[in-house]
Amino acid sequence: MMAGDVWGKRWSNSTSEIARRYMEVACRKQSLVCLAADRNTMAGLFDLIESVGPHIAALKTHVDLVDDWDKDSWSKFCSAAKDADLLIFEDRKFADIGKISRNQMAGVYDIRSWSDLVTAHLISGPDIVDGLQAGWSDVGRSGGVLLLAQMSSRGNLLHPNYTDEVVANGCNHPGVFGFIGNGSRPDELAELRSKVGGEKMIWTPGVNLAVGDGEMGQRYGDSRGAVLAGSDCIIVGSGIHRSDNPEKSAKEYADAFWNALLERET
Ligand code: 5BU
Repeated sequence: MMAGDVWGKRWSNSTSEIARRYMEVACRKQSLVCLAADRNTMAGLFDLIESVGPHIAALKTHVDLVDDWDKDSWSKFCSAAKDADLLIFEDRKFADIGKISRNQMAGVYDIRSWSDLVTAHLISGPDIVDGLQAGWSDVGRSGGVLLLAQMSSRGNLLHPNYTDEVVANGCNHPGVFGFIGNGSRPDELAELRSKVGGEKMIWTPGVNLAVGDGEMGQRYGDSRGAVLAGSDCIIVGSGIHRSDNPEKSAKEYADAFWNALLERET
């Protein structure tokens, strides 16, 4: 299936090389699943990628929650992700001023050297996006920033006016790959999509085939609803990595979202 046929406007309007890469990977895998690989051992992470790699399009990491992290194992893990045709997305939620964010892309974890995408809050102002882009440039790479326009957790402080400002700022910045929207509330998401327009990506956590409340204030919504409301990628964590059969679950999520995308008027 050709990316242009499936993605419609999102494909034809996109000027981002990484966004196009994602749309192509999603077509090859017939999957809009980004796995939130929230396991805290390297062995657990390797197992996960081996069993679910074929059914997911991107891999979301929290590099700082791994108990036995070391540079060498992490670099092997990233190679395994690349071999599995996955974009690597570090959900670091950067929030500092531009120059510090640039330096935080380096440091022990050296996120700039292996991530294709990172998340950032826009609370400190738009220079954070330039800082993160400079981080990738410092090692001769490029990447995309996902700005947090909404969150999935209850009681979060990203109120509608804040969301609007994030969108207005981010839509015009070539370094912004897209936005994080709240996958648990399709109505909020549809509103976000109408503000974002057809070009930028919206990726959504807070989705689980078991809809309802998750742990510690996480909220879960229905996957089909999120895709129809305009989400381009569904971030699923425990629905897959805590399942008795992660491979089977990943395939179920992949099929559900893919069919919803084919149904959607892009
Ligand atoms: P879950 O197990 O599917 O609930 O995992 C959700 C993941 O998405 C987890 O890694 C969070 O850090 C991440 N997340 C989220 O849940 N909600 C948000 O608004 C953002 C990220 Br941004």
